[in-house]
Amino acid sequence: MADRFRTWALAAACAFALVACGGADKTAPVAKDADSGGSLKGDMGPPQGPDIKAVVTAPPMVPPATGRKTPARVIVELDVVEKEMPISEGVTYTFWTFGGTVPGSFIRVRQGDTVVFHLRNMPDSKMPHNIDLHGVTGPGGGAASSFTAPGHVSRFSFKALNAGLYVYHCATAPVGMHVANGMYGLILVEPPEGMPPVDREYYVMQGDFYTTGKYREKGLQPFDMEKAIEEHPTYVLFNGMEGALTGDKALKANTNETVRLYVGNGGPNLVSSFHVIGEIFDKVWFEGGTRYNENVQTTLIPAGGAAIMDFHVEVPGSYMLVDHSIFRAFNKGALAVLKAEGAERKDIYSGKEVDAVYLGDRAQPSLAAVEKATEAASTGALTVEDQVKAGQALFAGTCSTCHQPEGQGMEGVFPPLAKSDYIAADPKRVPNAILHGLVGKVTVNGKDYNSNMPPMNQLTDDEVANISTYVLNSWGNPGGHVTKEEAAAIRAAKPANASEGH
Ligand code: HEC
Ligand SMILES: [Cu+2]
Repeated sequence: MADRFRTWALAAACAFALVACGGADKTAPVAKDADSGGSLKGDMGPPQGPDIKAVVTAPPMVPPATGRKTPARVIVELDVVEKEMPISEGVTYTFWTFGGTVPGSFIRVRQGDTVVFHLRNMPDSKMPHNIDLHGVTGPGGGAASSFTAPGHVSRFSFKALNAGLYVYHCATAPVGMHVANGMYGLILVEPPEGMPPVDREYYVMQGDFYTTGKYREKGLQPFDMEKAIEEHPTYVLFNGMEGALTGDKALKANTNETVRLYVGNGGPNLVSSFHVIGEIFDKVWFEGGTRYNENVQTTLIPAGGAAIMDFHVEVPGSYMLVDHSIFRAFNKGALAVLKAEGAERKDIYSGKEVDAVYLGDRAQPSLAAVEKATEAASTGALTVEDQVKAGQALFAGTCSTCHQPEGQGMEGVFPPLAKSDYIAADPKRVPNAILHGLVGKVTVNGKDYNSNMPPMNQLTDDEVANISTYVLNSWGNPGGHVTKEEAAAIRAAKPANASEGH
């Protein structure tokens, strides 16, 4: 009896609340009966009209909307290409790709379409490959039907029954290795009514990479299976290369535009806490599905998952796309830039343009000087001038945060590197300070400093040599140069006044 009364009272309260809501604001969102119907409603009958060849695009571009109101037969042709490409400045990696890029070509179809997939494995490939599309209904997602030896083509078809943004990836054993080498991309299955139109659409995909060498260690870097199993990536990247979307290659937009990002996470291991510094997502179709959330700061993208996000751009400037597991952004490469142009809106934001504090050495349009120095070093033609230029590019953000862009230091806090009598007395003090840090009292140009410089031993021997050489040849310092071998020797020998860090 008491129970029944409680149920009745609850129902009455709910009904009352609903009426009150509806009466107060006609535009308030109503609980939609918006069940999309899933795959049950995805079969829209046989394909109509002539076959359509899918437009596929290399990242960061997205194919145009299908614009169709009826299902079609869509032919997708994708080539598997194994090739060496840069993964960072002066660092290369042998990627395995869908369509020659990491991530692979973006595919766009409409719910109800019949997709006829042609997967070609190039003759110069060393490995067999296949494809598992998360948008496929059927065992293996296409993998079992698409095993393709080098020089062969395989063909299979599927009906895209569910709308959404889906990851595709290679699923040939060892699967983790194929994914780690860059074998993933996105396929968008538009809902029947299409996606709401926006001004710009971009394609960004995160991945973690495992090389035997350290972060930014130069040259061709082999895959490191042990690091991959331990889930200790050397690089975490957007679009397969550190700097793929910075400098000249930054994503572009104008103020007063709405930007849509289709963001995937290939993994193989890490989950992404995807965030745009200085923006709030107006909408996020979380997990790439049908519902959207609004007003989101950071969205979680699982390995093998995706999300769609829209934001309207009001204020011009640089917006950084990061994995907010923030060491990945600043020490493993997970950083891209969207550059928005347009008139200032001081009424919305009075602040200044994001500067070197955030961008670090990526504030430079490119680290081309670093690459040139690496090349010269490999042919034995490295000059002091090459080293100075490379060192200059690296000094920005690495050292300039504290010692200031012109090495002038900051009174009472950071000693000057410019015309430093401390450096002049022993030039080796520069690489020593970089590799081991510095604690205790130092006197520079007659002024005492008693502070703590943390060691920057994440830098490679090349980088230490080049930064040191730049400092020695700048701002009235005595000149000279530091070689990679000297840097390595100094790394191995720890002085008494080394810093333990903070
Ligand atoms: C986090 C701030 C910080 C960063 C970044 C930093 N330093 Fe320092 N550096 C200091 C401090 C503080 C001292 C003084 C330490 C002391 O009092 O013992 C110092 C001292 C030095 C000295 C010796 C004193 C002098 O002025 O001649 C050198 C050389 C030096 N740093 C070079 C570098 C170089 C090169 C880099 C970039 C790779 C760098 N530092 C990055 C804080 C920093
Ligand atoms: Cu593969």
